Amino acid sequence: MTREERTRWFLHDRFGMFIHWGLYAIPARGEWVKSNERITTEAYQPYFEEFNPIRYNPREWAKAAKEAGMKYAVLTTKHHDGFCLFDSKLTAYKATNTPAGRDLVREYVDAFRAEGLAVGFYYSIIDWHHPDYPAVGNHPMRENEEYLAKPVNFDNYLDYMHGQVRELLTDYGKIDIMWFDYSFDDMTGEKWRATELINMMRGIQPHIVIDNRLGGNIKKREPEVYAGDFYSPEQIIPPGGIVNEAGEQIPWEACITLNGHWGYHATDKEYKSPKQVVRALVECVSKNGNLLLNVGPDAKGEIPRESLDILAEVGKWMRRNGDSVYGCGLADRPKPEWGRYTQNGSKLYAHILDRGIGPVYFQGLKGKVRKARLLADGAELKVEVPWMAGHYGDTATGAFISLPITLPDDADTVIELELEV
Ligand code: H79
Repeated sequence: MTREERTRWFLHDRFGMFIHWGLYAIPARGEWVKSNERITTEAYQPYFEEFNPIRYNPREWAKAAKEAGMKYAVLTTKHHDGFCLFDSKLTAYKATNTPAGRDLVREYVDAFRAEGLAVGFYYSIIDWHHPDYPAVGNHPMRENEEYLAKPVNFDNYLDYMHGQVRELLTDYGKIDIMWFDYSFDDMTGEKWRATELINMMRGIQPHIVIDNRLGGNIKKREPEVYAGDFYSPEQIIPPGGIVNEAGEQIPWEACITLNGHWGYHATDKEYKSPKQVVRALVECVSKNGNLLLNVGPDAKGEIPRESLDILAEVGKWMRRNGDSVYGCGLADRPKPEWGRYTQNGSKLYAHILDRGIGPVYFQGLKGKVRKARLLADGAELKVEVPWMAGHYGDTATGAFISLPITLPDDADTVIELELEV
């Protein structure tokens, strides 16, 4: 199977839910707390003993994702702290042995599948719990002399890591995405026995879409087998989209948090607005990318109210304007000054974000629009050449559409232009 075949559904669907959930929801200071505060494994242990998410109901998560217009999800099966939400046979450090007492990944898979969403696994190749993972990079014990003096057998860790990936791809049916996190410095590529890992994975699930964080260079003309299927910009939407060295568009997915953290944070209330989220999604699609939007459920298993409210608002926009997102990508014309274009074949979507006053000007579209509609309600819009047009733009080739002075949707008013083919 080629990358193009594997990623077809992924690029069509455009919008997914990232879920960061684990023991770190209890201290509630973000998923990096063990590293940031240099917490020893012993001092982190109470969270393991306490973990009892009595309101964990992934069906509700899946409904919230679906209502928001998301088509897939990616859950942290294991984050950097090494704690496994799944019932791995290779460790005791798993949800099964906490008061939760069961495999939480299985319930996630079943719930999201039941709602018709594609299912992905995040898996941290970094591990701050395993005794054979060295205290390199941002490991919590990086300044602990005693810990650093202990020898490690990194191949043991790699056997463990590969074994867990095999479990995840064997025990839960069809898995749509594997989201590894992350290579750094010389901990990259074959250091993870990456080719062997990828070959094993493709043997079990040939269709699986894999991110690019095992290392390698996905932008090369002929990338390494482990360079992955898509580029994964974090907390940024790449200004010019992503192309490879041959200048070809390559698949990418921006992952973005709703507040300033991935894991649950009790006091971080700096949430993006629904309008900002809608515009971020549209920006991604206009540049040929996906958006993986994060939620960080709390220790009881609930997605924060603020996040649910944002998702619900985004969902209202998506219900009316989803046609300008799903199956859409980079348009075959430059970015207009009033907003952005997305395109799906002969359907060109004009996202009016900042038009000022007067009619909206469409450069180069004179005589090329068969039909124009407001996407939200299907109302016909007239394409015209108004009397003052000569003072603006290029009237020989430009077209104009008038809109009410107050745009119907402040987040993003979408005009669907059916182009002459
Ligand atoms: O899982 C999420 C993050 O935990 C993980 N990737 C996403 C998907 C990630 N790991 N590292 N990074 C992202 C980038 C590193 C950020 C750091 Fe920091 C800046 C590490 C140390 C300084 C952020 C701020 C984390 C701790 C302090």
